[in-house]
Formats: sequence, C-alpha cells, structure tokens
Amino acid sequence: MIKRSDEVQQAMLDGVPVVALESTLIAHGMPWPVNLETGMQLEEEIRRHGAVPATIAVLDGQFLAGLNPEQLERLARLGTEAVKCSPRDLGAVMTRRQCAATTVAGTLLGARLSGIAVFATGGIGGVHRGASASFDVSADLPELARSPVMVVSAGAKSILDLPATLEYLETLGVPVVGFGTDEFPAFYHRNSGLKLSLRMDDTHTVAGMFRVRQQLGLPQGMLIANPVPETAEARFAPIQAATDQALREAAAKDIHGQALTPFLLARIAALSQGESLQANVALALNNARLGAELATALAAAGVRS
Ligand code: PSU
Ligand code: MN
Repeated sequence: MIKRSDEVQQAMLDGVPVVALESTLIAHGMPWPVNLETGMQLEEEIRRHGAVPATIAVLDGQFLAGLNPEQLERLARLGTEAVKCSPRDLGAVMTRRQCAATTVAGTLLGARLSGIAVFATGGIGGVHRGASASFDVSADLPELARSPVMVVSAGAKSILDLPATLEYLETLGVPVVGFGTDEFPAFYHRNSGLKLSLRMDDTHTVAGMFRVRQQLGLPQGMLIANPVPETAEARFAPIQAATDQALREAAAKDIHGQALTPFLLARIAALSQGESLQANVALALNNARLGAELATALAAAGVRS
C-alpha cells in the first residue's frame, strides 16, 4: 500500500542507509518558497552524508516513500491546499485520491510500512498547553509508541507543554535520548531546563540501543533529541513574546485541531521577523545530517528493519 521510489527500493536492497523525511513541515510548516528550498536542502544534506532520502507524502491518493524533484515541488506549491495527513486521515485521503502532506505520525506509519528505521524532522508534536481542558495531544506521540523507528528531532515544539510531553512519552514507553545533551531541547532553543534520564554522545551507542530494543521485540520507537546548533539558536525573549502572542491570537480566533500548529508556527515566524523560521530550517538540516549518520551506524551494526 506504500510505493517506494526506484531509488529507495534499490537502496534498501543494497543495504544503503535510508532516512525518511516528513512533508507537513514543507506544506504546512513553512511558507513558499522557503519550504521547497528546505525540502531540497534536507534531501541534499542526507545524500552528502552517504544516505538516501525518502520524503513521504500522498500524491493523487498514492502513498509514496521517496519523491522525485517534480513531486516535491508540486507538494511545496500546494502548501496548505494539501491535506494535513495523520494516520486517521490516510484512508480517506487515499480513497479520494487526494494530495496530502504527512505529519510526524503519518510519516512514522509510512516509514514502518516501508521498512525505514530512521526518520528526521524538525520538532515533533506533543501535549499542547491547556491540554487538560482541550485534550489536544498530537497523534505523533501514540504513533511513536507503535512504530519501531528512530525519530531525530530538536525536542518538541516550544509552543507545547514540554514537561507534559515528556511525561506522556514516559507513559507510552518511548525512550528519549539526549544526543550530546543532558536536557530536552526546546526546538528553537537548545535548553528547556528539563533534565533527560538518558544521554548518548555517539551514533554507535544509539544504534546499539536500537538493535537491543529490536531484539527484545519492543514496539516503540526512540526519540533522538538533537539541539539546534548554537550558531542558529533563536533569541529566547523575542520568541517567547511571539509565542505568547500567537497563543492569545489562536484562542481569540478559536483556532484548534489540525489548524493550530501551522497557525502558531506562521504567526511566530511573522512576529519574530523570520528569526524562528531561520532557526527552524537550521535545526531541520542538523537533524537530517544526524539522521544520515544514525542510519549509517545502523547499517554498520547490521540492523535491518
Ligand atoms: N516540525 C517542524 N514543522 C512542522 C512540524 C514539525 O519543524 O510543521 C509538523 C509535524 O508534521 C508534526 C506536526 O507532526 O507539525 C504536529 O501537528 P499537530 O500538533 O497538529 O499534531
Ligand atoms: Mn492536535
């Protein structure tokens, strides 16, 4: 039910490392044309580090792992016209032959179905602020609990309730590995003040842990928390102010559900005059690089998904 591109198919046959990429970040998370440029740069970054990228999306009802440049551009041009596709949406989108961008949750499902063990994104979704009243918890979390895939992300998005997100991951049995850090990164910022129980400093140890978990038959994935590079970190105070204002605007306009995260990201980018967007591009690239290195370490450890 998922179609691998010829290149991805061949790489998997040859044991060449493959890294999955999501498409919601492109269609709903960034404005045109930065979104297309970022989508292409993410793929290049993975290739530069010896792996093959597999961007996951749905085009005309076909669930695809690996897009060619025309397909990537089509998705980037569609932007928010593309359906934002979480696992619950996939059946309808394919039946109606629609075009859709997969979220972290949707991409995890695609990675699992196509046998890709490593997936790089920007920041995962999580428990929204005020979730005790709204019940807004991203489908990214339960999907991580049933997909044995490594997700490389710069922590969870700072628009969220980060302590609650970590608690939820713990409940679900999803290990969070701080890569070269003792703290859970806060997306646009390196630090959140939240200590992680697990830190690893090299890709071989992370790959070893993945292999042991696979041998144990554990169903969950692993969240690899990779902080935004120091040189690209956004300033804390302006982003904080922009986030607070964006959250107030969302409440006043009664924006909720799938529309909330894209609205907040776009407003924070506008209110910070692009500072958050710059950090977002840089952290996503940094995750793509680490994803390629982790996929290479997995291949070296003889792990097949
Ligand atoms: N990371 C980014 N930009 C994004 C996202 C992640 O840098 O746009 C997307 C992911 O696709 C993630 C989604 O799954 O935001 C979360 O949406 P929600 O909170 O509605 O589950
Ligand atoms: Mn939600």
